[in-house]
Parts: sequence; structure tokens; C-alpha cells
Amino acid sequence: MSGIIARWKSRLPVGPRTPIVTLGEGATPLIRADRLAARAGLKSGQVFLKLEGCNPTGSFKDRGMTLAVSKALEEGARGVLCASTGNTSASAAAYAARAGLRCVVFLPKGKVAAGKLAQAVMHGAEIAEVKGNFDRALALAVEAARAKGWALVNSSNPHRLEGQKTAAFEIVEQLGRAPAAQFMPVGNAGNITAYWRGYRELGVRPRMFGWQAAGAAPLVRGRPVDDPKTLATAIRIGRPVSWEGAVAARDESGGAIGAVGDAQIVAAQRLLAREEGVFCEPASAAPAAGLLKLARGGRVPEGPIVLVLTGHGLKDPDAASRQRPRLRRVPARGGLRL
Ligand code: AN7
Repeated sequence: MSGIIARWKSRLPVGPRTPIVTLGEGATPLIRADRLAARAGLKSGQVFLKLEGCNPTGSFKDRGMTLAVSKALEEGARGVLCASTGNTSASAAAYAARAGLRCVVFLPKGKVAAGKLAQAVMHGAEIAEVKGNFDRALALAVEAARAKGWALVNSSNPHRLEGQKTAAFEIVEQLGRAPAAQFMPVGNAGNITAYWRGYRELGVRPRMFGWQAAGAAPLVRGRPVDDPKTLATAIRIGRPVSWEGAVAARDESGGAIGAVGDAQIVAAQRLLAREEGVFCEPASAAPAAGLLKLARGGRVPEGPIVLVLTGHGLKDPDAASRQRPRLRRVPARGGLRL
């Protein structure tokens, strides 16, 4: 059997009677990014990309969802609920379909990327479109879960973070050591909390660098943002649920949480695609933008650095259509001189 539960069972809260709902998540590639390293003035072999977009539904959320949905089934829930900026809903919809559970997703109207919405629809989730942002959608999902007695599979669900911590185990295994630093996007702050837990369980302490979008950077400002704004819709979150987890990861590891502008995010996304062959969604390019930002100030940490690319580029096709491709018209019977 594949999947993160089969691989890391002894480190996860599962028993012999837990019905395992898996799509074969985890075991994602860790690849070198030598051109990005060069752009940041670093040596070949110093920068790595963890391709979490290679998970079954195209984002890291699957690591937590396999566990959250397995536990919901074990506990006899009839359905699962979540609020989402998109990826959580796509993952919840897929794992609920596999488990034979109903799934209701609360989505901020007009702010979910097309690929993610397509997944929720295709997997048969019931969609509640919320006139408001993610933070409002989450409040509604919490209320509905309580009223119905269904499992809430947002990252406030402890099983989500337990599953997500397995990515830290993989990175240490793949590198053959702990990275000196890890760069990752931060929205609701569940993932940075989960990685730090995973690293701590192994007794290692990479410096954790979280990156938020400048228009949605509550952890950088030190207070909630009422009207978060960024084209990286995945991390358009003003009141992160795992606030304290993110601050602990930052402070205990000697890391930092910084902000990058949308223009820097778009430029980094394009650089990863054109120079590394890796197409990630905008939010997932924030760490690369952060690396280049630190490089400009000469403040990049020494030693191996892992950038977590949390979601696949196909999730958000509209982001790509902002690029202007050079199109050449070729008549059906004509040729093209290159
Ligand atoms: C691609 O799907 O919050 O800091 O509802 O989709 O753990 O929230 C997504 C978040 C980074 C931020 N990259 O992770 C959701 C949702 C991608 C994401 C994040 C998200 P957290």
C-alpha cells in the first residue's frame, strides 16, 4: 500500500481498525534548483524544491486529508465540511468521494482559482458560495460542522497537521540530513506548524522562513488583516488559525516571516517555470520570491535550503493567462521558419 499513512504509521494516530482512505499521496520529488540558486548568488546544489504539487489532487493538502478523512470514517461521521481558498476543498472533495462520505465546502465567492473549483465540482462536493472572504467562510463552516456533527477538515482538525508533518520526514530522508533552512508560503499557518512539528519529532531544527503576500500579511504586521488582498488567492487569509504555531516555528527555529509583493510572486513563478521547468501556482512561488528578496539584501542563510512548492500551476490557469505568449499564426498548408 502506498500513501503517507502506510509509510509513517508508527508516527501517526492510527490503529488497526482505522479504515485507511488514500490516493497514494506523499513521496513527492525533491529536486535541485541550480538556476534559481545562481540567481540568488548561491552555489549549485544549495537550493532544492519540494514538489508538493505532485500529490494526487495537486497540492500538499492531501497529506493531511488522507488522515482527517480516515479518522472521520473511523469515528462514524456521515460527512465532512471545510472552508477553503480552494486547495483544501479540492482535496476534501476527492478524499470524501473515495470514502463515500458527503462533502460540503464553503468557498469565498469569486476568489477560488478555476482548477480548484473544477475539482470540487467534479468530485461531487456540495458548494456553499460565501459572500465574504475565507475568514468568514471558515466561521460558517465551523458553525455548520457543530450543528450537523460532521467532521471539520480544516487545519484546525488535529489530524490534518499530523498528516502534513510527514513532508518534513521525507525531506530529511531525501536530503540525507536536515536542511539548514526551509522557505514556504504561509496562509492559515497550518503547514508551517506541521513541518516544525515533524522536524522537532526528528530532533532537527532547520530555520523556518514563512512568506506571506504583502496584501495579506497578518503575521508580518502582528495583527489580523480585515480585507486581505493578493492574486495568490490560496494565501488570501487575514486571520490565520494557527497563528501561534507559526510564531513558535519562527522563533524556536531562529527563522523569520516576511512579505513579498504580488509582482515579485508573479516574477518568481515565471522564473521557476522558465528556468527550472516547474510550474507552480502563485502562492507556491512566494518562497522563491522571498529567497530572491533576501539575496538582494545579502541575507540568505548558509547551507542547504528547501523551498516548498505547495500547489501545482494548473490549479490556477488564469494566472498564466496574465503572461503574454508570443503567438505565431500558421496557415493550415503553410510552414513555419523558426
Ligand atoms: C498552494 O485551501 O488555506 O499556511 O483553504 O493552497 O497551511 O494555510 C490553502 C493554503 C500555501 C498556505 N500554498 O498553507 C485552503 C488553504 C497553497 C495553499 C497555502 C495554501 P497554510
